[in-house]
Amino acid sequence: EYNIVRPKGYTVSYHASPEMEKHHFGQTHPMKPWRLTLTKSLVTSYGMPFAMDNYNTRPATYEELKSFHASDYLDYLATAPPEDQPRDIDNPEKAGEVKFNLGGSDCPLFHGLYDYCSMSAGTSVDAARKICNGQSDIAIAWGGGLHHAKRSEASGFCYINDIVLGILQLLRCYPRVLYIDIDVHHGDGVEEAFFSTDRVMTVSFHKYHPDTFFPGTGGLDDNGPKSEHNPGAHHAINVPLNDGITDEQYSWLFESIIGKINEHFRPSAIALQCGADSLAGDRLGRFNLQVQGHGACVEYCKKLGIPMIIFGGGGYTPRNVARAWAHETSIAIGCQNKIPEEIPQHTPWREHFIHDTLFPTLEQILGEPRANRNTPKRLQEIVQHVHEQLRFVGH
Ligand code: TV1
Ligand code: CA
Ligand code: ZN
Repeated sequence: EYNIVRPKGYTVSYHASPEMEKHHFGQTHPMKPWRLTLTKSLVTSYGMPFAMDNYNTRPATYEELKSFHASDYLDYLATAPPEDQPRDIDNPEKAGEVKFNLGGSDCPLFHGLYDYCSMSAGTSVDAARKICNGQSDIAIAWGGGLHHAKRSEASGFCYINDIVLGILQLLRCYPRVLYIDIDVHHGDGVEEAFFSTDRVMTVSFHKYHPDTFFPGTGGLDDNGPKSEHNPGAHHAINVPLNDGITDEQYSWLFESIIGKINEHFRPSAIALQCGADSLAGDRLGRFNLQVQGHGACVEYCKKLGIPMIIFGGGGYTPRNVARAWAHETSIAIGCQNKIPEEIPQHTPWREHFIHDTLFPTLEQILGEPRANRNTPKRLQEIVQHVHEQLRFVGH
């Protein structure tokens, strides 16, 4: 009814696993897989599925997970009992044991954990395969983007690093992959996985404070191995930010930095993590970004005309996550100017949106905007530092 048609000359694919969305981390845990259902509901009520190839993806196989993760970690992930089962009372030494960082409050052992993880990874691996074999130009995997997971360790709500699995897949057919991460947290797991290669450049924009904000890494001078003999040197870029950054400042930073990286590194594919916890009003985030500014990053990447996977990630106020990811789906399709701002009347769970627009104002979201602690001078310094790093890259 909104006349949403397939884009001419390119294909967008949407990869999701509806079973994944039914899992629960626990009552008070910030990560709510149900936000993916709310996103799909908005995408569908705008008629966007007509313009995309829609895939219900399969879970990733054990062999696929093993392309990055260690088998002892995967085996424990597959077999560890859910936490609400009674612990072994005959063996008090084992009662509070945490292995591989599994079972703490950030990374609980919940029912169906292994299924949830392999489904999230399946969406990202399938998205990467569609890009590789040329069946898709932009592949969307909102269920992925879990950037903190390590080879043998869960971290920050992430168990399987689906992004690393997706990039490994892309590296089979593309010489260079650019990873961009706009989640409010540092993309430490992806950075670490590709630390020693010059075939992947990682760029993360995030709130940075070494003592008070997770994970505490990703300072301006963290640019990869310090040895010039290591090919990975200068191939990690970090953009550490303070509370309250606005759309205007963020877009300027993003375009100055990604534009320059594109010239020097000349990526053959892009992996873009779109964590929505960088939006204003997020339960864990600290920025003043609006749906428009967050989406402008996706639009800028799309205009580079390079095959791209778009991942989800963080995002802890579900109505804002759904707005941003629905808007970004429309940008991928190229129908962002055809869909009305008003949330369609027939949208399931429409009452969750409170304000009935895709683009609520900062005042609607927050009442009082958060103080902006990013000075123009500091942002200039960051861009300057990144440009200096890039003198060592490419050509
Ligand atoms: C259970 C219940 C867990 C309530 C966790 C916020 C909770 C947090 C909870 C929380 C919370 C974090 C740390 C401290 C490390 C710990 C998907 C020394 C209200 C990609 C992960 C953030 C972000 C982890 C993930 C962080 C992503 N913040 N309430 N936990 N320990 N963990 O600070 O990047 O978005 O907060
Ligand atoms: Ca980030
Ligand atoms: Zn995050």
